[in-house]
Amino acid sequence: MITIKTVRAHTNIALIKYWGKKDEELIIPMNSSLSLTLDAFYTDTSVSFSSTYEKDTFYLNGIEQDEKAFEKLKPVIQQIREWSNVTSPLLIESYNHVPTAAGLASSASGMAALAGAASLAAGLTLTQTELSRLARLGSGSATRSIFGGFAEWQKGTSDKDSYAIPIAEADWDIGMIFLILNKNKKKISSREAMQRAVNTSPYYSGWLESTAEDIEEMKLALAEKNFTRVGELTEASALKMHALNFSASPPFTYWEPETLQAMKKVESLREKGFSCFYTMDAGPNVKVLCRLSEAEALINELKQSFNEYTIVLSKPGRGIEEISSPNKEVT
Ligand code: 2P0
Repeated sequence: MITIKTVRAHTNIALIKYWGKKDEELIIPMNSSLSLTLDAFYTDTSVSFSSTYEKDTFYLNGIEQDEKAFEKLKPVIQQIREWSNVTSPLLIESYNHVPTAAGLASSASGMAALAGAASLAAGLTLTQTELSRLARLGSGSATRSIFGGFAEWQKGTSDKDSYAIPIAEADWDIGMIFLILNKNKKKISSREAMQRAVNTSPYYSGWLESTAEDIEEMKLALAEKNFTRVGELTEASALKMHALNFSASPPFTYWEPETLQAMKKVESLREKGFSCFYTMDAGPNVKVLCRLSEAEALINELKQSFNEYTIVLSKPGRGIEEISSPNKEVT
């Protein structure tokens, strides 16, 4: 009998961005970051271990993945094998629930779901802190997807103290609209890009100093549920992160002309009285922090300018959770 464990993890978007590693192998960041977990996009991952399997196998959306794709998961799997002493081969089946051609990174929800499902399948009962550390070995942003609402990845100094903690529930009038451009695969991975910024941007020390302050201010704004302040800090952090890329050597940007158009549109809607602020990650898509109560009217306004975009509204999401496996047990 083979036991299958299935875990769902939602994606998160950083309001205060993570951009740069101090330790590239253990994924210890240069700065702390703070995010909102979202319910619209998630990964369901099922894991089982069995001596009857010939080798470790990884399916993504029903398609068997090659060795290169498995490589990124290995640090998480190795840590689980070390902690559990389970040595038999494993089967990973992951499904990403994101709109077709969304161009959204799925490593945050993917690695968080893997950490949850594989540890359960290996018989481990980990704390949320341990799960966050484990997910970090696969991808930095995954530390934060262990938790629902607002979470802070505290940078720490080593493997043991670099993990996310829950900061606040997002049970108020706040959400995010995704403006998705159907563009080609990004030219430069975030992994490579952030290290180029660390190594070459003359503004990097300023980034570290100001981000430490932004994190503290953001926590105050969240405690007060001060939407405008949360939005201002969110926009500022995104602009500072992208300024690192503009100022790196060689310089680069993830923005496309439409990215800037969307940013300007959000600014003009704000002048019209909407509560809305933008943020961008390692790609051209624009995400708009908004009031859920205004979302419908805001989407109508955005559609007038961006008919060619896929527009998706997301409410805040929950932390990782075990769900029933498609086939609970196989013989
Ligand atoms: C973030 N991003 O805080 C930042 C802002 C994108 C822009 O974390 O190298 O997939 O696996 O730790 O987490 C995307 O990078 O990078 C990211 P690794 P990850 O969300």
